[in-house]
Amino acid sequence: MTKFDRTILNKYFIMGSQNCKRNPADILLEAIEGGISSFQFREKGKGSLSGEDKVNLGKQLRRICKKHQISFIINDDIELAEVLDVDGIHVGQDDLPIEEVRRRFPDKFIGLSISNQQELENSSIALVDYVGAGPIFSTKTKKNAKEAVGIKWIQSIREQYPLLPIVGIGGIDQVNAKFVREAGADGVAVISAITEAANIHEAVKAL
Ligand code: 3NM
Repeated sequence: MTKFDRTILNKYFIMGSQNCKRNPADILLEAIEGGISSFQFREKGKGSLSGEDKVNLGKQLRRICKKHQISFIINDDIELAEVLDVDGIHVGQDDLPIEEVRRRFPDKFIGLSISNQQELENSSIALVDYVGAGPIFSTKTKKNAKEAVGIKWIQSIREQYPLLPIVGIGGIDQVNAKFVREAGADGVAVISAITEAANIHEAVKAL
């Protein structure tokens, strides 16, 4: 496993075209200018692109991140991970098992979503570079999201794994982000707090 720089979790922006009311490339650029520390391409759910359209958008967003030296993480799509030569891959509990992802990508960083103690105990945490803990607060963005778990879930993971890089996700905004960090997270992962902001520069700065 390559050395993982946990500071990239600080302001972790997630987006797919389905989250955007205007050009995704413009939104990503503004978010980078505002100071995000990493980007996850998550083209998933109602209204998302597939096939060639997804690949083309992925290439465009990948180019922007490379130019600005922002880590590019792909959600779930192993084939596209290869095509786009991503920095990292994020998988959920229902995606490809982490053992298989690590086997295929020994040198990329890997993130795993963990929502409860059972998932934590059943996952090979030693194989991942960071975990996404959530949903911390209730979210309108992910339709099939689980029940909100609160910041106590971050405290619990932190107690069990003092050194594990953790990013909180789900319903995080400019007001509650500080509670997520105070609970022990290395950073916050957000969609709507950025994509739906009237001023993206200010929204990122305030996170
Ligand atoms: N995953 P917003 S919650 C993509 O709990 C995603 O694993 C979640 O969107 C999880 O910042 C979520 O707009 C949606 O609430 C996050």
